[in-house]
Amino acid sequence: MDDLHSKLSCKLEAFGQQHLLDHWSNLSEGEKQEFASEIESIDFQSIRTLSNEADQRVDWGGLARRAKPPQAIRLQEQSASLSSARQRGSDAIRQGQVAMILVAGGQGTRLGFASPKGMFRIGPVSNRTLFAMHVDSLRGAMKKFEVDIPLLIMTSPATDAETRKYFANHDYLGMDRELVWIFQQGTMPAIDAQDGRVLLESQGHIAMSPDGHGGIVRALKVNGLLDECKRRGIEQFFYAQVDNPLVTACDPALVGYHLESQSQMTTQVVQKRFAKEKVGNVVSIDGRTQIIEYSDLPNDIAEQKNSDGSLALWAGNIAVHVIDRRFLETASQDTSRLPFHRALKTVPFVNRTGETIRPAEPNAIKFERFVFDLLPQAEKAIVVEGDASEVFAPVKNADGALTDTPFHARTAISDRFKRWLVAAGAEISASCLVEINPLWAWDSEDVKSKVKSPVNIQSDTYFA
Ligand code: UD2
Repeated sequence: MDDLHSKLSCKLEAFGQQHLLDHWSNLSEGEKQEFASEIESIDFQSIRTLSNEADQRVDWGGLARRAKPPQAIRLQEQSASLSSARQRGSDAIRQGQVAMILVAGGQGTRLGFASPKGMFRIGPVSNRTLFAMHVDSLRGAMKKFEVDIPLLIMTSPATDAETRKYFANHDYLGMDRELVWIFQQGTMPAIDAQDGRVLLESQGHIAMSPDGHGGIVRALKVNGLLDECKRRGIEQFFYAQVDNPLVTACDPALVGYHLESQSQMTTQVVQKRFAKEKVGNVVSIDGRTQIIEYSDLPNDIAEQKNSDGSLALWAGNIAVHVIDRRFLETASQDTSRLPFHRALKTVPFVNRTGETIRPAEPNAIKFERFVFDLLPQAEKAIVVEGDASEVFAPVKNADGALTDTPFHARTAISDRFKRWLVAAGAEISASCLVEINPLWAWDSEDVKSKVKSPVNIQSDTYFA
């Protein structure tokens, strides 16, 4: 066998991963070079550590028993503070201190949509894509606050090429292309759940998957974006997921509460609809804000009620955060402080005879970092409640599922705009859908200033 094979074999044998070279002789010279650099890029020591950590899994039950509801700025107490928070946030945005992060690296498998989820059409009347809904909201903020706001879009190898092509083919959705920074997150190999062996996606490629939205910390650093943002005077990031079309880009009130509290990471939450809702549970444990994912929260703890019948652990994580750049800078110095979570998944692989196996049952472990694991590292992390009907309508599942489908999201989008229009004096037929482009009116106050005379809406209408 050639020198390269011997060098790789020696390295892999030390970690019990020499099976990766089973099909070496079938590879062309170019494929061998490509495969060799892939193998060199993997830290097999950390994979071995992660694989052995199975028995040191977090004692979520123990953590959950110590969990208390978070200290939060609840909706009912915001009336007195909202205007000052909104003013403080507006000032920071106007001064160019805030940039927007959109995480869009996930593979929308549950939705059954083959392209990147941001390209999914969701506008109830406009049929705009999720990307367009977010960009229009950001452009609305740029217009309102008369400032350029950079949009940082994190992709993964699964979504990067199509996302770049989509933006290039759609003139960056009206954004100045210098303000749209698309960058890739890192990847991690998938391993066999039984024996910890790294899986082959093909005879000359390792089965890699995105390293979780927590990969944002390392990705911002290695792509030089923390330095670029520092140079531009960006101090806060407004972070959101591409799958939530109700996000108000750079929500000034949330930014304001973050600044007034001198918080390093601020999380917007909603009252959970039911105990096991598929959202993270924002809790306080030993005085630190933390998130226990729905899948890790024991049922009896999730079902705990207050005397008035409401859920004790009420705060659902909607993955909308305001994060200090300096805090991310510190976190990026040692990304190992952000733990990897293990997810049992079904991953096709090539076996020792070169055959591709498509398991019917979960067979592999994927490793993902979660951005919300930054919370307990923050000296100060505040929690602000939002009204779910105004801020949260995630597109997760294909139509027909009970929750979080495109139908649910389109209805929530239209219902929100109907409330804004009715508050401005409009009459709207219950059967029709309405939609407002943020460049026409950015929030409910703008709608009031737009709707002068009584308006009677009898058919689907898109205000743009
Ligand atoms: C996430 C949260 C959950 C709740 C919910 C709200 C986790 C583990 N759970 O649930 O607590 O906030 O969202 O909708 O986050 N992404 C990447 N790179 C990755 C993985 C994900 O960019 O490697 C993006 C993905 O494009 C999506 C978002 O992160 O925009 C959420 O990913 P998900 O759909 O896997 O998270 P989900 O729905 O399990």
